[in-house]
Parts: sequence; structure tokens; C-alpha cells
Amino acid sequence: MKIIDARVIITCPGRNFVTLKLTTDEGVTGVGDATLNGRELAVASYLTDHVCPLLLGRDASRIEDTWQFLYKGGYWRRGPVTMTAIAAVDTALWDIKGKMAGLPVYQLLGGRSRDGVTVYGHANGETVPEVLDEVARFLDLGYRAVRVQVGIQGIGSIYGVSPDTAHRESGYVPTAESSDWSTARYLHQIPALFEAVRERFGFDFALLHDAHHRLTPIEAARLGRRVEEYQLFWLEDLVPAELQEGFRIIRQHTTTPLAVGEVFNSIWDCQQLITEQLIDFIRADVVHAGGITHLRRIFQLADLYHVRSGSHGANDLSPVCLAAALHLDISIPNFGIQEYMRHSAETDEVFPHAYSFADGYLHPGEVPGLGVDIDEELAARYPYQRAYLPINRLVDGTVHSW
Ligand code: KDG
Ligand code: MG
Repeated sequence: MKIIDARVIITCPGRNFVTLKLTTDEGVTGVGDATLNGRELAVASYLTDHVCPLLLGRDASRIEDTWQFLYKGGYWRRGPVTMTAIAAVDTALWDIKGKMAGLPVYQLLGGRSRDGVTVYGHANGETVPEVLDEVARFLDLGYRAVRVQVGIQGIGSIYGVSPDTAHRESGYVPTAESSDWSTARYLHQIPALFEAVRERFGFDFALLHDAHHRLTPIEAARLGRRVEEYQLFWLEDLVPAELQEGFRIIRQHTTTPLAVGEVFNSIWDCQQLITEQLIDFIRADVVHAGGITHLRRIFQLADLYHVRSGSHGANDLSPVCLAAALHLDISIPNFGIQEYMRHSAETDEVFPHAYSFADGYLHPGEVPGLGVDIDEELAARYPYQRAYLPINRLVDGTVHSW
């Protein structure tokens, strides 16, 4: 079974998505997400100009071999562009393998380890009462887990707190700059949000929060310790994780569970975090961490060290990535939670899919392969639009992590 066509499709049904579509000589197609928010065309070029020509004529059934061929064969290793491109090929090959076998991909990964994939939604707001209304909405919809983000007084527009989650949260805001970030204000005000949520809704659901890499380890340690009484499911991305040993400081001071990894691309980005048990949840995702093949390897390492999965699932990852994540989530033993930021209606139309939400869980569906496709005719009606992630600055103008 040979690959005879490899094409990259770029579409912008509200935000940009890059998709790889492979076709075999038997007419079977497979899709893989290749979206790297804000740097979409770099991956598209990596695929079109360098990888696609190498795929033609290759045996579509050799998933692991193709992964190694692209990873080791490229000589230049790791990094978001390379690993997103490899992920797209890998995901498309799993899709093809499932279709050939007549089985949903999760069956090829060992079958179900659970009945449904617990997901968390995003309750955002400029003020605490606004966030509380959003939490109520999610709980009414049946969610068992909610992430809460709120505006901070004295700070302008903060990334990730807009209730307009379909577009702004994951960065479709070409010129947004916040220029008055203050960690002191944030640390002072944020505990009141968790207190208000627990006071009104109790403790019978998982509560999460994302700090978007904005703190130092000792600031993070202080926050984690301060909010222990609210029993968060996790605090996410407290500090940038290039310095993996930095998490030791946080760990020494707090029992609040820690999650990190949405910008990771390989097992080596989290090797120390996992093997030293410095985190509780690894947030690497299918599209940016080398596809189903490599993410499964990360989760298997994590399982040995009591670290559970918590895959990134913002809506700048396409429905193809979400479908792939769900097949992995439902099959692995150490699943923790899956982020679920619903896509816009236009995006859902461009990417018809078999997965469905019910009672706080996502279900991958029983369609052979990944159960997701791209409607190319519709996709063509939404041409690419240049867009960037926002920039965050301190009061004095210093660029700061967001
Ligand atoms: O492209 C960046 C987004 O995916 C990211 O900022 C969203 O932090 C995020 C999250 O937790 O989903
Ligand atoms: Mg995040």
C-alpha cells in the first residue's frame, strides 16, 4: 500500500488550520493536523517543500519506520516546526491504518481503558461574577471540570480571559499587546477567584487554572501554597519550562498539582520533569509533539512516574488533532483529563467528525480511522489570514511571557 499523494491544505474558518492529506494507491485517505498557531506557513512549507516529496511511493503501513525516517533522516532534530510536520504525517498514517483495518484508531492502540474522556471547559471573564456565570453555564452543560481565568484590576487586557473563547483565547488577535502585566497584582488577586468559585459551587468538580508561564519558581511556589485549600485539579504553566529543574523549587513548597507541556515537542522536553516527579500532568499534544506515535511514548514514560496525561486542546488545534487525542486518551492507562475548547461552527463544518460530547465526556466514535475529515471545497472558501499570538509587557515595557 503506497502513498501516491501528499497535499497540504490551509484554511481559515475563523482561524488558520493546516492539514496534511495523504492518499494511497488503494484510494484510502488519511488526515493529520499540522497547525502551529502564528507560524502556520512555516510548517506548510516544511511539509510541501521537504517532506511530501519523500513520502511518495513509501509504504503507508510503516508508521514507526516513517516516524524514524523523518526524525533521524532530517538530521536537524526536534523543535515545533519539525515535530508538527512529523506529527501530521504520523497522524494521517494512523488514520489510514484504522481505515484499512476497519477499526477506530483507539482499537489499534489497545482498546478502551475507560468509557469516556473527561474534558474541561474554559470559564473566562473580566470580573469574578462574570466567571461565576460561566462556571454555572459549564456545570449546567454537564462538565465535570472547569478552568477559570479572570481579569486582574490594574492590568489592561489579559490574554486568555475573554469570554469570546472561539477566537481570542487561542490567539487570533494580530495586534494585541498588553503592556502592564504585574505579577504582584495577579498573585494578590487571583486567590479570590478560587475562593468565590468553591464558595458558590462547592468541591464536587475539578477546578483548573492556567498561569501562562508568567511566574518565577518562587512566585509559583507561593501561589501553589496559598491556594491549597481550594483543592485545584491543577495549576498550569506556572513558569516557563525550559529550565526543567526550576520545578524542584515549586515542588518543595506546595502540594497543589502541577501541569505543564503545551509547548513541548518531544520526550526530551519533559524527561527530567517526569522522571524526578516534578509535575503531576503532562500537557503535550498530538500535533506539536510528534503525533500519536511520539505522544504515546511520552505518556508511557509518564505512567512509570505517576504522571498523568492532560493534553492541550485549545481551539487552535484542529478537530483532526482533537480526534487523534481522543483515541489516545481513551486507550492509555494514565489518562488525566483532556482540554476541550469548542471549535466555531464554521470550523466544525470544514472538519466533519465522529466525536461527540455527552455528560462531561468526549467520545471518539466508532468510525474506522480517526473519524474526522476535511471538506476541501468548503475549506477553499476560507483563505489563509496572517495572524499572530499576542505580546505581554511589564509596566516598564519589558517583554514578558504570556
Ligand atoms: O496557541 C497557543 C494556545 O493554544 C494556548 O495559549 C492556549 O494556553 C492555552 C491553553 O491552555 O489552552
Ligand atoms: Mg495553557
